[in-house]
Amino acid sequence: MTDHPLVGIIMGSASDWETMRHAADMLAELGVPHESKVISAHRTPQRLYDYAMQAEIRGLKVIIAGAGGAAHLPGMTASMTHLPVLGVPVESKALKGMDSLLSIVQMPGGVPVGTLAIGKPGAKNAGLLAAAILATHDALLAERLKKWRAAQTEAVAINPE
Ligand code: RP5
Repeated sequence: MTDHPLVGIIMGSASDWETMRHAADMLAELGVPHESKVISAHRTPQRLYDYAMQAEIRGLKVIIAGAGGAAHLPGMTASMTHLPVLGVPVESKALKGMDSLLSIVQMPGGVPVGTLAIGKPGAKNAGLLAAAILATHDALLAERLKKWRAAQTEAVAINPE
């Protein structure tokens, strides 16, 4: 799904895809056009600058940024665009994602990043949250989102076995 993406999913390394694919899967399930790119704040700073500065003019409405360790990607992206940036702390080997979480969540006042949970749940919820943001101006998407939530509720059995 790459035609006129509304959500840009970016990640610091291809190794983050195993986590970030859950954001992409969620958006695909809800029919939200999106794109996924590897952009590193440290290894490809020019790519980050170009992406963040062009995001609005390209028609993106929300950016989901995932990174691990010294996870500066979401914050640096947010510093260069007024679009909502959702940050996903990728689970790191050394510190289990606590480093990623703290790097992403502790933004200075004035440059917000909406920080999600560490790992897969955070990526999945970033997809849902991006869809919820878009759904405030898209009645059909709002209906799909409500149906998805209702189906989730329906799937929870009352008996544990
Ligand atoms: C971060 O370093 C990336 O977001 C990734 O989570 C982590 C490790 O990257 P690789 O060494 O696997 O490329 O920048």
